[in-house]
Parts: sequence; C-alpha cells; structure tokens
Amino acid sequence: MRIVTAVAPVNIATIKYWGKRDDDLILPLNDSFSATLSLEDMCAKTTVMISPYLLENKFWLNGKEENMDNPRLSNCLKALKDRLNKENSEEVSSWKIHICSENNFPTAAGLASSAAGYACLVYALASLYQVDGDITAIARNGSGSACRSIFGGWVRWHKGSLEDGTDSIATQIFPTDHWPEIRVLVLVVNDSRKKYSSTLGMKQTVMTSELLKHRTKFVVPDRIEKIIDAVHKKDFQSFAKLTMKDSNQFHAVCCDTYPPCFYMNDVSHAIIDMVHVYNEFKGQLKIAYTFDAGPNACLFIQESDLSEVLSLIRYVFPSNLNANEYYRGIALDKDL
Ligand code: 2P0
Repeated sequence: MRIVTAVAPVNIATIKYWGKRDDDLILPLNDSFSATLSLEDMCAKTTVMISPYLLENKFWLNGKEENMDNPRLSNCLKALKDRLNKENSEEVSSWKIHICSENNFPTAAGLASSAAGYACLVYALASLYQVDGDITAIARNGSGSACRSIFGGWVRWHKGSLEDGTDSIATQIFPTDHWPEIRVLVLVVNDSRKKYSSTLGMKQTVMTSELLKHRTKFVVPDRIEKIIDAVHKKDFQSFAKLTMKDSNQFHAVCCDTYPPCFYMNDVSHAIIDMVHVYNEFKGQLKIAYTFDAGPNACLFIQESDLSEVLSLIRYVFPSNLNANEYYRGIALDKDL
C-alpha cells in the first residue's frame, strides 16, 4: 500500500488564459502569467492511496463521492502511469486507487478551485507513483490553469507550439520570496457555483469572438514580457496597470462572446470604480484589481498600504463583502 497527502494553493492570473487551440489536449491560444498564493491560504488538500487490496477506484470531493469516469481525471492518471518507473510499473499500475480531496474555500465559484485541485492531485499522484521530471503538462490535462499552481511564486504558462502539447508547460519565473511586500485581498462577492463553467465559456468565446483574435495575436505577447519586467523590477505602477487592463480585456472578450458571458456583477463594477477613484485620489496606483470567471475580486496591494485599503473597503462596503487577506507566504486574519 502507498499513501500520499499534498496541499496546493490557488493561483491568480494577472495575464489571463482564455481560449484553447486544442480542447482535448487543453492547449491555450496565449501564454498566461500568475501569482501563486501561499500554502496557508486558499488551498486544495488531497490524499491518494493505492493498494492491491482495494476493490474499485473511488473519488471524494469535499466529502461527497464523485464519479471516477471523468475524462480529465483519466487523462491525468494515464499520463502519470505512462511515466511509471519500469521496475515497479506492472504491479503498481494495476492497483486500485482512492482519492480524497477538499478545498478550504468555495468550489467552482470562480476562485480557481480546479487549478488548485488538479495541481494538488497530480502532485500527490506523481509522488505516489514516483514520477520524476515536469508534471505541469500533466496537471494541464486536468485543468489548464492547474499547471501554474504546481509552482509557488510568479509563474508563466507557455502556450507552446508543438501539436502534441509537450512544450505547453508552466515555469517559475520568480520564486516565492521575490517581492514579499505584495499582498492579495480576495473580496468574496458571491461564493455560489458560477452559471457557465470556464471550459464552456471559453469554447464559446473561441467560436464567436473577433476581439479574442486581436487579443491573442497582438496584445498578450507584449503584455507578458512587460509584466515580467515589472515584477522583476518590483515596479508596482506598471504591474498594477497591466493587471487591471488585462482583467478588463478578458471581460471585454467575454462580452464580445455570442451569446455573451457575464461573470462580473454590479458589486464587481462598484469595486472597480472604488479602486480607480482611490488610485486617482492618491495620485498613483495603490490597488490593482483582477477578476476571473466570477464576480469575486482579487486585489493586489503593497504591505504598506494594507491597513488603509482595508479601512477603505470597510467604509465603501460596510456589510456586504467578505474580505480575506492573503500574503504569498503567510495568511493574515483580519476581522472586517
Ligand atoms: C486564468 N481562468 O488564467 C483564467 C482567467 C479564468 C479566467 O484559467 O477548461 O478552469 O479547465 O482549462 O483552467 C479558468 O479556466 O479551464 C481560467 P480549463 P480553467 O486563470
């Protein structure tokens, strides 16, 4: 019998992935760039066990048994078993598996739960099967953005150019301790399951959006280089502007999808207004927002501005927001 438990945090994309060139292999149309939260923050935790005495494969997510006939899960398992060490492969690959996974934050609410979940699962399985080398391409088979959560710090997912997708991998660009002054505030506007999954939403976008073609060809390649440079120099002004513009363009692309997918709501728009008014008042960019496929906001700020920004949020949204503060290193509890 072998048993392994792993923990993986969510990652927040500052240059967004939206659109695939190959749906089966999960190959993106553009590179993306993200920051991974710390291990104490929003995480998935997964235990995997294999044994010759188990009678069938089983999978539990947040305490509820799920179907194992999931093609993405099967693809991850197959890719890992294909890389099994020759000496023990025959024996181990025939053993049944039990998987038990839980998130310490709302699942499928646009808070990157699938990214943390699949990164964690693939990492745990790779340890269980003693698979060495790159596993980001395997995590990508579970959920595209999962490849970025394999690493801490600042991570780039390279779209790659090969048809088989073997070069569509994630790499760590800067380690976890680079730019330790950065904090991430997650404002939970709504934690229920989203209406359109990212997978379906982006498929519809690829089929119908003209703006996406412009974005992937002319906008993202330049932005990726610029944001890496900004993070390298710890240049918050450039970083913040690129992050907000990319979030806005991602949602513009969602709006340009036919029929459109709306992920943000009125509270999200009020948060955007608040950030711009505050930044203008301060005469420089102090807060950068980014929104994924849901209404919840992620705010990037610098440690020195934290208490003032928390007061601002409490003042503008006295009762209807749940703000959780994360540092890519330590979770800080703030009672709002
Ligand atoms: C991102 N998102 O870069 C973007 C921004 C949502 C908005 O990656 O179909 O759940 O499993 O590859 O990874 C969400 O997409 O989609 C996502 P699949 P995934 O973080």
